[in-house]
Amino acid sequence: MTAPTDNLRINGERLWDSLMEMAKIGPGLRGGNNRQTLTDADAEGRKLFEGWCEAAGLTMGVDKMGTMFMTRPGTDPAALPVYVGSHLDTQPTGGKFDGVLGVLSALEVVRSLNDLGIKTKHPIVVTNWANEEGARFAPAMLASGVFAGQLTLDYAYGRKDPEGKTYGEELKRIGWVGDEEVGARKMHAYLEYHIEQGPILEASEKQIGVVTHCQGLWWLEVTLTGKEAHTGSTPMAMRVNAGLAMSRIIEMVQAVAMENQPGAVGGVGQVFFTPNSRNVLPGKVVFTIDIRSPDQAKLDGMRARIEEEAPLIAAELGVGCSIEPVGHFDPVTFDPTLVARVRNAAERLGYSHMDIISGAGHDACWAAKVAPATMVMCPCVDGLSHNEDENITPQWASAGADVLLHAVLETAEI
Ligand code: HGY
Ligand code: MN
Ligand code: MN
Ligand code: MN
Repeated sequence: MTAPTDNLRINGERLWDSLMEMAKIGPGLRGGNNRQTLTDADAEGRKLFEGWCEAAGLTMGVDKMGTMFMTRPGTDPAALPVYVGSHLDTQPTGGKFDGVLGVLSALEVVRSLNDLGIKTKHPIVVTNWANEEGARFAPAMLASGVFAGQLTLDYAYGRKDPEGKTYGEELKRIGWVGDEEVGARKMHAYLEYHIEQGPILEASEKQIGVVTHCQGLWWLEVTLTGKEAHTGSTPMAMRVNAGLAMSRIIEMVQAVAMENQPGAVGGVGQVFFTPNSRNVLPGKVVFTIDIRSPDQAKLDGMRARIEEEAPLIAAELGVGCSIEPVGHFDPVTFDPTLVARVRNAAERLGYSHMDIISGAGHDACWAAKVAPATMVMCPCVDGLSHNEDENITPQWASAGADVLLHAVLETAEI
């Protein structure tokens, strides 16, 4: 397959306008977005995206997890489709570009092919994966995990948000339960364009990240059982202090991650105290540890260390401790042929580029289990993401979408 002509570019202005339009849905308090999975804002964003896809001549399919598949036919109906996508759901204090850039750039690739009158042999399917963030319903990449056969539909439907609502109930409530079996679709290839969400590309002054790998992840949910008591009248020696145990375990997680440098991270983002009253020592503390590394041995070693040490730390304070893994994938190696296609496209288009390992997890990590997959990345300002100040430039957005256009064209074949 010869590379497509170099002068093909997407319409950067149209892409940026679409990003700004989508950003109006589920506005955050500080200029970002709060469009969490299966909320009314998510439903509104889905409708806007559906309308744009319809206007671009795409036909919609939805699976039982609520993932949206928008198909542009190919000239060879027997050819498996090339899937191109990401996610429209956001963190509660998310940015305007995490996930959304990939979905709307995939749509922009189709819009540009329509403008250019280019037909591809393989169909192209623009994809909006449900529940990538795992903020409301853990784990992250839930729908793509079911699609790749790593998690069951029943497990996913039963996942609960902090208010006890289940994924299945909420998907039904917003009216997005599709009729397709999850994972019935077969992919020729999968490509995803995403902001880096870290500082490397900006610091290296590179426009394009050629993503060769993605680091692996464990989410470990820790439940500590203390004794509810008065924070004023209970002598220190009498306390069964689950909050103190949690703080010591978090310190230990930090130490374990630092001992595994370079290339490991560990931290805690979510904590629940029960009864969560200012003058009651918590009877129960639940928190999620997030550890990651591109190195399989380091990743599994960190998990083993934490699972061994956390109960000992808790026991010193008389606190009970149980740990449940609620999210995991091993380090991912993306498809070398597709990776080379992305690198060559960046080169041909004259964009500065570097190979990079993705620090964040993506739906591509599960797609890679069932098809050749890879990613394209663009820098983000100050390496910031999962923060309402997340920002990119229109130039960065367009450069990555141009590379995506060329990589998709070579894969879908003209
Ligand atoms: O957690 C992640 O890496 C992604 O943002 N869901
Ligand atoms: Mn994302
Ligand atoms: Mn994210
Ligand atoms: Mn594993």
